[in-house]
Amino acid sequence: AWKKYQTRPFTNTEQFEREVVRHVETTLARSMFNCDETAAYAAASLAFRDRLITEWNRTQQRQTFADGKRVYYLSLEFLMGRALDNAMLNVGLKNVAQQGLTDLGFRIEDVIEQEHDAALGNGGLGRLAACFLDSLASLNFAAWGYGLRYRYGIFKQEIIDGYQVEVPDYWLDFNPWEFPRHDIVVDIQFYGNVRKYQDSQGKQISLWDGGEIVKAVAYDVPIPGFETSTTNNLRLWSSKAASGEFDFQKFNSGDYESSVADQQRAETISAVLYPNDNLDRGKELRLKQQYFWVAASLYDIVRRFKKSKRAWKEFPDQVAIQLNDTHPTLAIVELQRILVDLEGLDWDEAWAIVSNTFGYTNHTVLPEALEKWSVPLFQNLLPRHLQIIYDINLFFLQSVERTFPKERDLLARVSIIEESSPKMIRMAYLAIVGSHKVNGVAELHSDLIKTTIFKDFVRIFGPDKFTNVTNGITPRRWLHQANPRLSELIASKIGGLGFLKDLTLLSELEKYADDKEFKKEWQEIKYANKVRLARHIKSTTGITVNPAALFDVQVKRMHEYKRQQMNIFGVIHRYLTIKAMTPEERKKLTPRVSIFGGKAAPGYWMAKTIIHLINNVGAVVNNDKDVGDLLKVVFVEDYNVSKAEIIIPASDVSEHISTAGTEASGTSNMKFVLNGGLIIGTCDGANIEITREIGESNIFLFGNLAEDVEDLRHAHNYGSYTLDPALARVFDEIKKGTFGDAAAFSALTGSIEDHGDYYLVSDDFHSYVQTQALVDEAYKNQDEWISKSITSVARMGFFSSDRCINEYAESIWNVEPQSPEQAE
Ligand code: 26Y
Repeated sequence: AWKKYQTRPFTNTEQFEREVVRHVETTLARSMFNCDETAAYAAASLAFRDRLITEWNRTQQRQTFADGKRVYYLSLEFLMGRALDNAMLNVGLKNVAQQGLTDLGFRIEDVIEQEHDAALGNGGLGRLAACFLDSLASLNFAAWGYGLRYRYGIFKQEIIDGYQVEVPDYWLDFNPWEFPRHDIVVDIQFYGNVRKYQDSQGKQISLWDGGEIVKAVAYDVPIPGFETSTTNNLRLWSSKAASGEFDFQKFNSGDYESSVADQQRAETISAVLYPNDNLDRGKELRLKQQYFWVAASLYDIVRRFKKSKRAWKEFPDQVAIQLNDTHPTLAIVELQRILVDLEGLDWDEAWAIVSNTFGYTNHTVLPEALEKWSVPLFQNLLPRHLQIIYDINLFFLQSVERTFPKERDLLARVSIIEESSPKMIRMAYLAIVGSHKVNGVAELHSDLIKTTIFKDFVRIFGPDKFTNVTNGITPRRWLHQANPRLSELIASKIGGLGFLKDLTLLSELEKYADDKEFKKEWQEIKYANKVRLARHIKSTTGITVNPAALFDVQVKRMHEYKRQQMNIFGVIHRYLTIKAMTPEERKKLTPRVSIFGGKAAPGYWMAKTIIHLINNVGAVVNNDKDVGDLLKVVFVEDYNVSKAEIIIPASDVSEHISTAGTEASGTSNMKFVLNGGLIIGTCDGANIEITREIGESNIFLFGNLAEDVEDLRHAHNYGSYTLDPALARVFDEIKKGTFGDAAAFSALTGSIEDHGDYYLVSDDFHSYVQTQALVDEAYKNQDEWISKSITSVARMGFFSSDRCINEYAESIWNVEPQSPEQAE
């Protein structure tokens, strides 16, 4: 009987308007007479959310019925950005919404801008997870994301007097994109003790009891695929005190305050995203977050598997779990615990299941980013898990000993337990031992992990366990949504929007690389995007920039290895050069706007110093009458996903200039090129593969190669060290106080001239400055520049996250898509 009442989502403008008005008047309890943009955003979102949840339900039913293998992507970070625009485009109803909102008296852009970014991530790793969810749904894979529902996402960055100030990001005030599942609650245990006893058959049993319990409550976020009805699920866990409001026993005994404190402590677990990117700090609360999230997710996954009543050995045929870096590595231990302690499987049988279920993705070779946990800390929080890790390690080392007898050094090198004081658990090693595949995120990076940090493991497990899956980005958000005019222009030439689902179709564009009319339109769109960014810069910083100037952009997390310091030193060098010129000479220059953006981890002083220097240089250069439009320096506050959508389409050149061998892949490099920007970069990460695809003449490469870095560092420390002369002049100017109190920057210049220049800023400076000069020259020939831009876009097909997800599906997960049409 209920079938005739089933929800039918809106499909036309009239139905959409009716839904918006209904939500304003009932859900929001407001009148259309005082409906402002915030309310219009809320109502439009609720209308789309209703649509998504209907499709979500159908997708879940279909996937349950099909009972195939599911993929679970475990990530501590999901940097989703805004959802409304994405939902409108993915379900193909943005035109309907645009018309409807216009009829109701609103501009769709203004409505879209009301949304607060979902910023549950730091940078590349978190945004990659978001692109993957988009591709998984768009390609019809049965896939779930699992993460934490932080009350505070990455902090909001304010620049005050040139310094970064962190402001909490309280984003949950109104979030129509999540559905609380108060019926899906998992008890999570911490601390306590392990008791050992023998059961009636004489079998050793370990029981973990005592300690404290925290509840994990599920919140579901629907993930719509592009032009498909598949709507997958991102499940985020929120922590809550075990006994509901508070502990009534304590309350009744008069201990009200401590019962409130208990509750707050429980809720602290999912309160805040750690703002460190590529920097491990070993904080107990972070370990708590990791176990909380991993245990809740595994409980959920195992419960779903058990419903199918299959034998345990079929688990890896039904479940693939991908570990986004080592952050969820405890899942390996937790699954082993569930199978052995709770389900009574033999160790070996359980271990075969576990190690066939997991895949591990490494995102970094930087030693300071590799997670290690202190054994005493771990012992206290998760006593049973520590025992299991010791057993995993023992059996692993025994097998190594059998294959490589008498190689004592090898055993010490690959041990999951580092024999330091205190002893440390090496999470990457645990992840390798407990997974069937380990992948890096770009070719160079995957080669590097095999030859450096994981070298011994390649010997032990053989080379086939290690593989590469070069990162990708979703063209839906990073072309169609961020740059709608470019997307439409491309569609008009190559037979529609099909390239958004098969990015290799972009190759059809190449024949327009010399088409005069097309090039004009291409250039016009870039210019319009620059005007839009110029407006944003004006309204947020007060700085006027000329959209005809060359826009040179570096936006990413602030880190010494990414070398924003080299960029700003280059800017100072340019400034000094301009100052030394005659007015006649200045006329020949290419006007440039240097745009920076990015957050520094709150405790990372050097990164904060670099932000400070950029802002101080801007204050001097932007107000120097000799310079005028020839050079402007802008720091865009609070770089995030929605700012990226404005900045990336507006760049002429962007900088991806990490010390060779340090940036695992980079993904913004792909976004910039896909939007018709050229890039200046080092031979690092995915820059190398981008060059291979688009051609060497379409990219500005410079600097030392990864293979030479070690020798150069050695020479700095043990040979004689001379600073590049141009860089020395820049340092002199900083020390003169031209950019404010010189003492503020002495640690920065000192790290280069006195402390070994670990990131090779001086070694690469000369070739950097020379290459920037080539950029200036090349930009003068707009005709050629635009051809390069078009050709590059045409050759970017490889870098879609769809390609990337298909590679994971085939070589790691062994899963196939489940098309919704097929099922009906
Ligand atoms: C241990 C903890 C503090 C930690 C937290 C966040 C460690 C690392 C991270 C984040 C790492 C990250 O974002 N890595 C980036 O991953 C991208 C996606 O693969 C790469 O493109 C990028 O090169 C890499 O730096």
